[in-house]
Amino acid sequence: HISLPSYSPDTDVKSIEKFFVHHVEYTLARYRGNINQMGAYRALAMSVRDRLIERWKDTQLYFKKNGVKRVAYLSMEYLIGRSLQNAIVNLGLEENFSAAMKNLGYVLEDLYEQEADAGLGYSGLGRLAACFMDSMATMDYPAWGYGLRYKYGMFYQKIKNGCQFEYPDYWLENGNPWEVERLDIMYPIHFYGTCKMEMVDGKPHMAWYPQQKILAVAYDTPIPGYLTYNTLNLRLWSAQPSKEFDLDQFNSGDLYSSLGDRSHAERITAVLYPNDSSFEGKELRLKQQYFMVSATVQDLLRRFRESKRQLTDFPELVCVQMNDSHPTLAAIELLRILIDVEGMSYDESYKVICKSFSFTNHVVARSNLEKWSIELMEKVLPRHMHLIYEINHHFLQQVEKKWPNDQGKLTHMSIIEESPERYVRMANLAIVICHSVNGVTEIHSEMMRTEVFPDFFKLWPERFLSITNGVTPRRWMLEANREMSDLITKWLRTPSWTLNLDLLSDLARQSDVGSLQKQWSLAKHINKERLAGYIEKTLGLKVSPESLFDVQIKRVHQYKRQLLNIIYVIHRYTTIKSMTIEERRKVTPRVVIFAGKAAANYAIAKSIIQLINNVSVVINNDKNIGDLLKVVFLPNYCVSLAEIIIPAADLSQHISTAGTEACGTSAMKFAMNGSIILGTMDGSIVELSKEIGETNVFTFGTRAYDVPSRRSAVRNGEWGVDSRFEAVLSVIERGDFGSHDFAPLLNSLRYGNDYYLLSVDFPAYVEVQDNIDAAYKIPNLWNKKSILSTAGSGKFSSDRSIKQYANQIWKIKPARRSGPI
Ligand code: 26M
Repeated sequence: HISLPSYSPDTDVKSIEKFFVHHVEYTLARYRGNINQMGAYRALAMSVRDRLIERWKDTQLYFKKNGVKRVAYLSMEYLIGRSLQNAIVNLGLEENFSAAMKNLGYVLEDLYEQEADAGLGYSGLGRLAACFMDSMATMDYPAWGYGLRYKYGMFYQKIKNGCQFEYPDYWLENGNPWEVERLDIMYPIHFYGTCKMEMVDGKPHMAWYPQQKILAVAYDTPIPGYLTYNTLNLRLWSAQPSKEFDLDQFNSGDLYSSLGDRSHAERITAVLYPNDSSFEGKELRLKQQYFMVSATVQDLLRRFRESKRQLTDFPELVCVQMNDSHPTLAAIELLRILIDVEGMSYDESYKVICKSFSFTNHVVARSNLEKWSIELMEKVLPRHMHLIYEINHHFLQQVEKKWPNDQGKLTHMSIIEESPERYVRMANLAIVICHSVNGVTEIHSEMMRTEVFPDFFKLWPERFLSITNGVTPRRWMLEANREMSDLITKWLRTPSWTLNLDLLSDLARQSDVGSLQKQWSLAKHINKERLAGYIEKTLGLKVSPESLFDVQIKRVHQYKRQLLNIIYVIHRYTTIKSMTIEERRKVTPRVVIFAGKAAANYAIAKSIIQLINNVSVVINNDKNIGDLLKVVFLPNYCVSLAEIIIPAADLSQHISTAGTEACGTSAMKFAMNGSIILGTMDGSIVELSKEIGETNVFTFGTRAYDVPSRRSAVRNGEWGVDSRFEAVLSVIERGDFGSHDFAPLLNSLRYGNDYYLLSVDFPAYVEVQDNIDAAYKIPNLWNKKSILSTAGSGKFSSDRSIKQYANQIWKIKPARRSGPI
């Protein structure tokens, strides 16, 4: 199934023009001749949306009529990026739309650029949710996505004098044509208050008297599958004050304070917390999480009731996948409703949630596991806290039975952490109440079994699964890299690789063919020219597309070791400077490209950004170096920027300390786009190097199993530091890269503090960089590796991940609606 049957008469060029003009005149209320690029984008997006809405309504009806089992995907984040091109490509209509826009005097690609990114996520976990929605829709799975409609997404990053500044990202400024506000779908969400034991029908019954009530309003976004009529729904909740609440205030005559409460309620979905990986226990965040899951659970129950089946059958029709432990309260909320509202017994209710819920863990370091202070939880959600105690009580009895008199086991496994302060451990809670928990790569899942949750694994080995993440080849290849996609279709003699990415492996057979290699490197070159144009436009810096484009783009974090990269760049710079003219001729010219945001309160990460920028100023202005080395930091890394950078990369770096990155999904996107991988044996790189072939990727550094012993050697001053590494630290210290105070950064690498082992891995890193330079000099060899990177990346389609979730955890089947009614 590769071309879409033309069931809709509304998708030919003339109809597209007609609908576009209609929206200009009636939705925007403007004249045809008086429309700017933004207006044209909006009119176009509206006409695409109309096509999606038809399919989406039909799909929802089809699922309902057929009574199929469905999955609800719960995530606090969806890092979607732009939607216009995605929608048009998934409809299979890019040619028609391009022609229609041309007839009206517009360039389709220019209109794509008008759209603001929907950045409702920090990074990997949020982007994963977006890729999964695309795959679930494409493979016709009956699924819903649920999340929050933040008014402000991930902050906008500006760099001034090398320093990161954060600005609010008001992504809704020009409206959001992709959403439908559903004022008919609204649920009350309660907070605070007290619980009382009461007698109901002669039985004791816990009642919750909440103190605050806020409404959750649904905003629906259609998610089109690729070349299928099926269109899923992503339902994002937005907070609104409840009317009753307002009325009380009006009656007391205090109009203005009631307006104040209005904005107080809206604050719940105002901003995405600009933090990642390090957990922060803020009250507003807890309220956001509960707000999302309570609205979602109410919505699931409302729909389930339409089936007229008993609540004990809930797991036969609905399963819930939680993206990390953030939505775990969904299970507690369902338990509460079943017991307190529906009058079911605890045991029966508990069985229902256990059978329905499953959870994906994205955390590696135990210290990053989510935990909430009991004091806060008791204040905000007193009834839920009771239920958590009850769950823990039953659970600890099971532990006691399995390991009698083992206080250590009880202390480690308890859902409640007792000292030094009292916390609810959300991951423990999630493992206890779910029937399945999975890691996101093989190495990560193995660490979960042996290091993060070893006791839980001993108790319930069957609950622990491994499902390697994936990314959607539609956005990351077909849309972002047209040049290469066309080539692949030509050489595979079929376009169907976009739906069956395993077909890419056939490229391996042809990787030595001269004409393929030539066309392949030409495609790469075109993408590099486009990126060079973007760099010149944004930074005013000229870079040569003949150079090796060496890219590291991801959140800035110590464990991801951008610092190791820039230290090597400094080493490379000083080495080149000390060379004779003769020696310089042999140097491979490189453009080292960085992009990434640091959490606003993460001082060391911010000073890494500062250092990269300061180094770039010195090197890029050094006439003595010219094109041999350039350093670029592109501001405001986001999905749409990744779509420009990734197709243009010759080399991409994934160099986290082994055992610290759960997965790292960007490496998959780079490999698909023919970028060669430079990485450590961590997260996704372990599996990528197996698929692509060890000799075709460049790996280096301490292996995960050696990390603890090397760490202690470093801590005890027993590790001899490489003199080249130390030399770089001293030139930074000397002020060669600006007067900024880099002392805290340098101290994080010295005096036994080098927790992420930069100094330990540096010599191996230098060596592997030399091998890369040598390989780049032999185009046949390099192009072959590049083709093999793409050929070996078939496994990393999110279609494969989703099939595994569907078969192993959700037990759901595709339900394809073949066309309109
Ligand atoms: C939690 C509580 C309060 C505020 C924020 C958070 C929080 C939000 C996001 C914590 C962590 C968050 O994201 C973590 C994340 O993105 N993890 C990444 O997930 C990817 C997909 O599985 C993996 O590829 C990455 O290795 C992993 O770091």
